[in-house]
Amino acid sequence: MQNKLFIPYILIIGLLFSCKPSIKNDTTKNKIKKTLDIPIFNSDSAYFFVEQQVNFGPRVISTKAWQNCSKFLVEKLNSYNADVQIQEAPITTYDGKNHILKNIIASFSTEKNNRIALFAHWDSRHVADHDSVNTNQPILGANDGGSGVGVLLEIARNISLKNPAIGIDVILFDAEDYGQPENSTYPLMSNSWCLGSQYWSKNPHKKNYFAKYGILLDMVGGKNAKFWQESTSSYYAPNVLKKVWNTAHQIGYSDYFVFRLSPQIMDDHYYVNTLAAIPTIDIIEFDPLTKTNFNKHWHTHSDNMNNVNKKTLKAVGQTVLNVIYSE
Ligand code: AHN
Ligand code: ZN
Repeated sequence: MQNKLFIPYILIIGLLFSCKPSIKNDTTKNKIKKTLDIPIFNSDSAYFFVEQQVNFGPRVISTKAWQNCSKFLVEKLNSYNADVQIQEAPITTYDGKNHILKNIIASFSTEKNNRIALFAHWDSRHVADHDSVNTNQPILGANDGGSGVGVLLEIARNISLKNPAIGIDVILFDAEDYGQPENSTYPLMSNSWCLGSQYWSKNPHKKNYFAKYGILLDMVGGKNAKFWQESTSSYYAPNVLKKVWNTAHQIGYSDYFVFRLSPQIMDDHYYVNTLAAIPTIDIIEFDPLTKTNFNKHWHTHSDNMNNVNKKTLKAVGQTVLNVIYSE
C-alpha cells in the first residue's frame, strides 16, 4: 500500500530532475557557442608581423626605413579590407628639427556608430639612451613599438575574416618615441613624447569621432612580461581596465595580467584620455625589478627579435580579441 503511493512521487521527482539538466545544457551550449565564435589569435602570425617591421630597420621619422614601413602597414591594412587613412601633420621635435608625421588609421565597419579604438605606436626610438654602447644610434624597437603593431595587425587579419558586432579603429601613432632624453642639452621641452597621439587627440581623423573606449598596446612582447594596472588608465577608464583584466583571468592569462596598481606612465593614452576624452587604458609591461620599471631591454640595442616572446603576444592578443568579440 505504501509502496504504491510512493511510485507517482518518485515519477514526479524523477521528471523534475530530468528537466533541470536539459535547461542547464541549453545555457552551457550557449556559453560554448559564444566562446567558439571568438577567433583564435595566431602568435606565429603576430611574431612575423613584428619581424617584418624590424626588417625595415629603425622606424625613425623621415628615414627610408620609416617610409618603407609606413607603405607596408598601409598595404597590409588595405589587404584586410579596412578603410585606411594616413593622417599627416607637421611637428618640431625637442632637437629643433621639422618633420611631417604619419598616423596610420584603419577603420572597420565605418557605418557602425558603436566603436572601440585600438592603439599602438609604429615608430621606433632615434637613440639608445639606456644602452652603454652606440647610445646615439637608433634602435630596432622590436618590443617597443613593433610588438603592439604586430598584435594589432593580427587582430586586423582576424577582423577581415569575421566581423565583430562592434566597429573597430586600429590607430597607429607616429613619433611616440622621439621624447627628449634625460641627459639632453637642448632646452627642456614639455610634451616631447607622443607627438602623433597629441595631434590625433586634438584632430581626430573623422569629424565628431567617438569610441566608447580605447586600448593602447605598448611593449607587449617581453618574455614573462607582467602587466600591472597603470594609474592613468585606472583614473580615466577603471571599468575598461576591469573588463580587460577579468577577461585575461577567465581565459587563463593570470600570470601576465596582475591585479596591482603601477605608477602613472606618460604614454599615448594620456593624451587620448585628456584631449580626446575617450576612456583609454594602456597595456604596458611593468617590471618592479628594473631601474626604469620597464623591460630590461628598454631603449637599448637588445630590443630586437631575440627578446620578443610568442607566449606574451598570445596572452595580450587573445585577451583583446575576446574583449572585442564579446561586445
Ligand atoms: C617615458 O619614458 C616618460 N614614457 C615612456 C613612454 C614610452 C616610451 N613608451 C615606449 N617608449
Ligand atoms: Zn620607447
